[in-house]
Amino acid sequence: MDSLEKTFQFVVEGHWKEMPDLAKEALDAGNQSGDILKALVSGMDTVSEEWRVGNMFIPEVLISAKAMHAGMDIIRPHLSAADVKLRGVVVIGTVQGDLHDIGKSLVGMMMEGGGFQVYDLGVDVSAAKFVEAVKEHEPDIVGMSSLLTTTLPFMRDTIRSLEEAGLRDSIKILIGGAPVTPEFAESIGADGYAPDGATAVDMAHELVG
Ligand code: B1M
Repeated sequence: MDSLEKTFQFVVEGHWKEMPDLAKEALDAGNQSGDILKALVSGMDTVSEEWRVGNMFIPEVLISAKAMHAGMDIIRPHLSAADVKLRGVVVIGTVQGDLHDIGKSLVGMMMEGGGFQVYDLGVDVSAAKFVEAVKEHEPDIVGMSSLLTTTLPFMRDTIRSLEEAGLRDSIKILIGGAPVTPEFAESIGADGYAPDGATAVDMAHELVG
């Protein structure tokens, strides 16, 4: 098995501790950082699919995502615009008043695995912070997560603030989280809703065309 095949395998099997050395080995062997990224993404694609069909569970997906991240950390400095074409830029956060982190982080990591550059703003992110981050990072997609019915209205507030700041037309808005429904997404003027990380990645690809 060559180091690219091993990279794919290490993501699927979640060998996060061993991944930095393997990624360095893959670079030393003369592999392009873009090919290593493809192996990482492809591993995460497999994990997403296994999760979607019920063959993997959340803890395993998180460990795979951690392995993918460990590899990304090594190759990131080697990725240049000329080397790898990113699929887009995503700003993601859990909305104001909401401290639930796990689903949002998982979605963010899967987006990264799906080839997006992701700026994760963390939890309890106010509308003003989203606006600031959009100005700073000029993303293609803004992703919002909410796990509490009481924090759902902050998604609407954030969209309003983005409209007021004149930024709404330059971005697509994707939302998710346990209490979020497609009907709610439509009612607040979001561009998309995803029930899980794998669908969020697919949806993000559709949104950036
Ligand atoms: Co909280 N909590 N919690 N909690 N908590 C829920 C959400 C709750 C349903 C539990 C219950 O009562 N049955 C309930 C909400 C009820 C409601 O509003 N309808 C609840 C409550 C009430 C609370 C507190 C108010 C409890 C209290 O203090 N009295 C409090 C609120 C704190 C706050 O946020 N201000 C609270 C606190 C906590 C903990 C801190 C203890 C902990 C969070 C730890 C952390 O995140 N670091 C916690 C947890 C763990 C849960 C449950 C048990 C699990 C949530 C989770 O991580 N799921 C949850 C019950 C449940 O959901 N079964 C519960 C796993 C995660 C992978 O799934 O986040 O749904 P999820 O993400 C999914 C999808 O939703 C989707 O993809 C993800 C991957 O599949 N998705 C997106 C998510 N974001 C997306 C964004 C997208 C697209 C898809 O696009 C951008």
